[in-house]
Amino acid sequence: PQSRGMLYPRESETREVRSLDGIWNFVRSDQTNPTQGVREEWYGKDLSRSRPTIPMPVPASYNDITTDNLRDHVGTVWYDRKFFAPRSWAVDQRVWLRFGSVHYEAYVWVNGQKVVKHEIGHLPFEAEVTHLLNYGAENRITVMCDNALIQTTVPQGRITELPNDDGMTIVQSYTFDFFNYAGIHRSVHLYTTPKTFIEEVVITTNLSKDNVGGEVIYSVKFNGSAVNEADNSLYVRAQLYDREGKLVANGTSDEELCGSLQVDNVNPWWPYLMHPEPGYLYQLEVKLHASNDDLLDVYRLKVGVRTLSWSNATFQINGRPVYFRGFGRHEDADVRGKGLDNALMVRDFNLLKWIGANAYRTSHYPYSEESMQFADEHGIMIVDECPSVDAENYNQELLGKHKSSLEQLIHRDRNHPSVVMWSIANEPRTREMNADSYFQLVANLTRSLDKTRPITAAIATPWTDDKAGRFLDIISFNRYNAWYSNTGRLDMVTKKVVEEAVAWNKHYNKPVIMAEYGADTLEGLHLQPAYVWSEEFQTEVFARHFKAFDILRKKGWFIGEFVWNFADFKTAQSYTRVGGNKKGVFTRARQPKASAHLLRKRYFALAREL
Ligand code: BDP
Repeated sequence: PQSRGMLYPRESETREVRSLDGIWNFVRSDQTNPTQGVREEWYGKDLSRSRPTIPMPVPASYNDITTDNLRDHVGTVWYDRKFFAPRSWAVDQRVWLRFGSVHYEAYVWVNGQKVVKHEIGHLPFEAEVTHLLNYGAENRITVMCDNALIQTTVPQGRITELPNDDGMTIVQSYTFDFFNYAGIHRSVHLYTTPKTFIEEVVITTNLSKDNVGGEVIYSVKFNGSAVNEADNSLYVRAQLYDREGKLVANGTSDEELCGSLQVDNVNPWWPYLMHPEPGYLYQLEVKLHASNDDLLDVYRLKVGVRTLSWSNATFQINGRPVYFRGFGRHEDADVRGKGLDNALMVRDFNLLKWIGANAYRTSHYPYSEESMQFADEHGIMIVDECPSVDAENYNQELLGKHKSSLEQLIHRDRNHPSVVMWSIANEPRTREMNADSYFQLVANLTRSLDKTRPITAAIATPWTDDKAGRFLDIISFNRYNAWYSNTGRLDMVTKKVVEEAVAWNKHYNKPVIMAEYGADTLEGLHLQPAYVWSEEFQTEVFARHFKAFDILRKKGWFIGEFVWNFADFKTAQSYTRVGGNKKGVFTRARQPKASAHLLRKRYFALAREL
């Protein structure tokens, strides 16, 4: 796994960033001949020389772009494009190629040379390409992407060969409830660094008891040799600026490149509606110097100063108890699938704020780095979930990849103040054999990588059968009363929710969150008295849950409610899904259903009260 590097690409006086987003050439391989492209070395020349290509936008999922059935393609597809590397880049620096995410597996070549391979979607990867580029000339980048999910991928799926009207065909199946969109989902960047450069910055923060004194602790790693051989004493100058650009603290690192900055009268990072100025961020400027004081590299990042603490009954931010008013979500939209889309991202945050939410879970995989930065800015708390969903048939290979996904996720997201919890899985089959040792190992690894945040997992196994909860700090449970159980029975919600939450708490003696509840709802369908799929029904299901939550909140250890889902989203085809999962409070086009207005009243009332 990529355990080093991976800072988000940012320009500075020592770094240049170039986007490779745009229209690429695209070829889908023959499903029955998935290795053809590699055997015929399609990466060795322009794709358009080996086959007809079609234009494909990057970033985007490829599935919904064409009018043929590319949607259900299984196996490999190929992308390529050309780009110039400026002459100026040839001198005295390094060039990196970085992908925000490719789902599920990616193989990358530059000018026909193999550069990097990465498995597991939704996570960034990069490689140095300094020696592969033609400077002052054209270059070619080729990507092969494979969407196949099997029993040892994260998430798991199955590939079967089945007879169809034309002979045999390959079928991808999976149990999780969202469409397996694939392709180059996030931006592709080329960026430069000096030869000796800042490779890692790790930030932790502290607050004094009265929240007046702040501390920013940094630890920097560099890569590359020092400027002259005898010079092994590089140092870092760290400067912290407030929102107005005023310098509030600065210092010089020790020889390990670590240090801490004290901030008087600090503006702590607070969640939305918990403070008049939520999401307060400082800018940390990290300057790597040679011992002769030459400036080697500069990297800037936003820092929020906050503390987290938790016990068997509460979760606190900056010493104040937090109650989560949130959502499960998806990165999902018409046409672009899971492709990064700034318009959609900003619209979604506007809706989150309109409705009074203070949190969401990145169900069921890591979301874009851009959205994590946005959450920092707006004070939206993130329960950061790795891509393990519906895990079953536990085995060593799966465990290795599951751990790697968490390692990569934590590596990517540990500096975000918005990230307040790690979710190590969604609805794993935790009654299965080996679930206990498996989740003990996953939880232990997570804790060893980050001790500053609690661990949860969204569990749907009944508490009586669950074998994973004891390794968590916070219990999250998913339950669909009046939907999957006792369908239509609005009179069987409140008591059941209260009873189950109480049982989880009694069983594990830990804080409890309801991480999913909801009902599919077709916007515009009105049926009175409430009937499943109608707007009346969704609204009533919510109201019955709110009653339960109000009873539970008085108990102290019940710390949050997350609606399933923020917006309607695409799924695999099934007779329970009408164009996808319709449990959204917003439509897929991001317009409110009736339930949104009810939820908004509740979330703002909760925010005023707490
Ligand atoms: C839960 C899953 C979620 C589904 C939801 C549903 O965690 O991914 O979309 O059910 O069925 O079990 O709507």
